[in-house]
Amino acid sequence: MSVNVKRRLDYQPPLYTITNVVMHVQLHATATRIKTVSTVQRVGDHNSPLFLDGEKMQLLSLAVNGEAYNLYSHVEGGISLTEVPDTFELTVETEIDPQNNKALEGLYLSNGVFCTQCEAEGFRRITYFLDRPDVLAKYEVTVSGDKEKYPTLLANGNPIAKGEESDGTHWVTWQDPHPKPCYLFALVAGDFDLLEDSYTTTSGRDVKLELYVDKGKRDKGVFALESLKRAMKWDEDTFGLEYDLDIYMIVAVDFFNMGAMENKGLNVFNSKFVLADQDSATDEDFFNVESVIAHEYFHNWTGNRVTCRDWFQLSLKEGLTVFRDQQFSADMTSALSNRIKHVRVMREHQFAEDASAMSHPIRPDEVIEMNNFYTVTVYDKGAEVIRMFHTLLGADGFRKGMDEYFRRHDGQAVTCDDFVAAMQTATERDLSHFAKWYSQSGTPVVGVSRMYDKQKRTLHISLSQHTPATANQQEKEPLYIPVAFECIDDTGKHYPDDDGLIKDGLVILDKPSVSLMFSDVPESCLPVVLGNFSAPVKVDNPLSAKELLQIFRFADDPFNRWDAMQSLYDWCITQIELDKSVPDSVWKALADVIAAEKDNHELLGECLSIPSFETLCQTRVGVDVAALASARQSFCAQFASELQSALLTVWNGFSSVSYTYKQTDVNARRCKNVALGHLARTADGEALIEKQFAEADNMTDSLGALRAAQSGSAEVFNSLMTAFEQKWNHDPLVLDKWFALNATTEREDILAHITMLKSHPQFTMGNPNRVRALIGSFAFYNPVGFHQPDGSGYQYVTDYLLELDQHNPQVAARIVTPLTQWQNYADKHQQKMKAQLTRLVNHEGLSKDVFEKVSKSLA
Ligand code: 0A1
Ligand code: ZN
Repeated sequence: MSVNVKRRLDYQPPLYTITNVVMHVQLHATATRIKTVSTVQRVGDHNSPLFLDGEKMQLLSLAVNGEAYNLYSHVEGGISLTEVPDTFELTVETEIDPQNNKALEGLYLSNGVFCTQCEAEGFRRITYFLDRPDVLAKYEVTVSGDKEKYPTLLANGNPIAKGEESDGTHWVTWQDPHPKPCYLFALVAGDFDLLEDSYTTTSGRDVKLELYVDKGKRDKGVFALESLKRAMKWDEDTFGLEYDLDIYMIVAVDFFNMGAMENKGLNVFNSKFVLADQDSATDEDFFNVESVIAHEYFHNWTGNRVTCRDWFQLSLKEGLTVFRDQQFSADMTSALSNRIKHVRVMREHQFAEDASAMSHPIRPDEVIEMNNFYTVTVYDKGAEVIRMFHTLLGADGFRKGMDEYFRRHDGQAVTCDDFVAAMQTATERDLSHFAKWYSQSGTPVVGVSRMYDKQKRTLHISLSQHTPATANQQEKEPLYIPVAFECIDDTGKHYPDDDGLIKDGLVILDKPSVSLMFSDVPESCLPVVLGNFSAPVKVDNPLSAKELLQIFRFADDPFNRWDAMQSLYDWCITQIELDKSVPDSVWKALADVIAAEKDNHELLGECLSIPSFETLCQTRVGVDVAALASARQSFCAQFASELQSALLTVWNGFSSVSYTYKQTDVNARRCKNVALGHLARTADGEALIEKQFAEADNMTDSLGALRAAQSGSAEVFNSLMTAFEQKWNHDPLVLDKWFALNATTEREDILAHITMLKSHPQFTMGNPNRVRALIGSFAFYNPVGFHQPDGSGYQYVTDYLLELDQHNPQVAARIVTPLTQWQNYADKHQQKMKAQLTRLVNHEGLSKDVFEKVSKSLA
């Protein structure tokens, strides 16, 4: 396969630019016509041809300054025009087939709704254009279509004219006053229910808020609209950023490759992140709706007003916007549970990515298919890097830096270096060493060692760092790592170090190692590091079970307390793997923990959660899946039996008031459901699960019961699943939860079971949500089923991906991820995983999306 690798350092500014675009889009299911009039300008003094990106469409006509133009040729990926004037009007007419666009990039028609997805490179499937983020133009777009089928016609900006024709069509013209790159272009047409609201900004601009949802789903949009207003207010209060148009529209669609898209003034959302009510959405769904709504809204400044110069800079907008949405969510809900959520994503997914052949820095250097770089590294590790700026500069310093960033770059397409420079100037800090986080990939390991001198009563602690080589980079340099640090004895007393290297609770580890001395301290003193997960690193701090419990009791930082429990569980599971038993003292201590924290539902809920299989993989090498899964299982079983009465008290502790989505109730429900998950493994489990399922007045508790039932008897699980399916058969978003539960259940005949589910009337390969729920959940979250010793799980997923890839390469490339992360598993798994990867890479007609990931993983 011939592939075109793009490199960050090859960036060239555009040879031509486009300043103005006037488009007419005549919608038709299979033959939509687009007439685009662009004002093109040569940049600089050169005679190079004008290359326009274009794919998968028919070129109907081309004119320069109104005259038909034939000095052009079709070249790979577009057309090339020679001898064009310095400034001119280019008219391009194209035709496309939205109904048969199953890749869901560009303009597509699904469920009777026309919608666009142009990031990263979808606009080139609509018209021939300079499809790159550093070409910013003003757009005026007229959309016309059948009035009955598509009563709503939307595009970016403000509506300025509309009309009707005698043939049953109507049209609306939209004008967006803000210059934008074409990846922020959007168009939607369909028949929706509309929720309307308004918001007045601090400086007095009245903004119309419009939320479009499928007919009959109006009530499920209320929470999203309220979330939007909270996000608008928060961004004004926190960053002084106001909205800049008179109208803000959000459309929920059922067919969408990702979560949502921040198109200027017209966000398009996967309906999963808009629709929510107490019956059909869990607490987690409500949380996600609010956070995705905020994320897209925050992009209006971090992404749209200041955009990326090229796609290698993606983390400029994504890392920063994820950090902003995380801060918002923490303020709206609670800091601790949010932080734990982020860390779980890092440990379960980002660390795995960074240890695989797809490892890349948050600002990648080489890309084949840009869509493959919307990754946990660019997004979540990117957000961790922004968070470290915040930690190092403080909230005020960070705000100063942001103000400077907007002062310098509003209206521009810039780089990550520009962001760092603004932060640096505004705060007068030298951030050059810190900036290595942008270019170095891999997960650093921070080692902690201690030496206590009994005679002198001194403690010497050494912090060291080491980043293992990654597939893309052999040599690693020391990074600038802020390590939150506490030194605690067994009475809870905290100690400062002799030399004052701990400042504001942080030690800066900016060399291979740093030493700390503590004088006149007791032997029980412990180093407690990485409070609040102060850097995206792994920690190697050998601590005994007793010491971990000491940290749990006395650390100031609640994240450290939670993390100590996670390490304790990890330690216990290791004992089981080594055929040793978990000491009684641990069970006794755990019972004390539950008793002591019984009213702190937030912490208790998190502390009762056993690390996931995926997280455990990251603290081990050469994982034998069945062995690790069974060690984890037997720890969970023992946990339930040893702590049964304490867990029962927790489950009973939350008196069932009627449902509200408020934080105290969310915490209590979580606690209760985690407890039920454990109790499912005891003799009383069945009765409790059935009771909770029968009495639940909300989806969180129904699903909590089902999840618990997954680890209890198959009979109860199956009967509750049947009842659930009958109740929710009409609602695909709810059914996705049911598909996912099916796919993650451990059963002998799991592959046959999935095959049966593929022919469920609600399942379709064309809808990414269904595919992710069934096939994605299986590949990512059913370790025992996916990693079957005979390789049949790998083969099953591969067969499916080969078919899916023909329609939707983007989604196929995402689901192939677990297969590409073979490095962490035992040799017997590796061989069989690689056999399927080889099958994929040799497949004729494989998309470049899947090819990039698979070929890298085999290299
Ligand atoms: N920018 C969006 C995510 C997004 C990216 C790519 C897409 O299609 C390839 C769609 C959406 C966000 O961060 O929310
Ligand atoms: Zn984003």
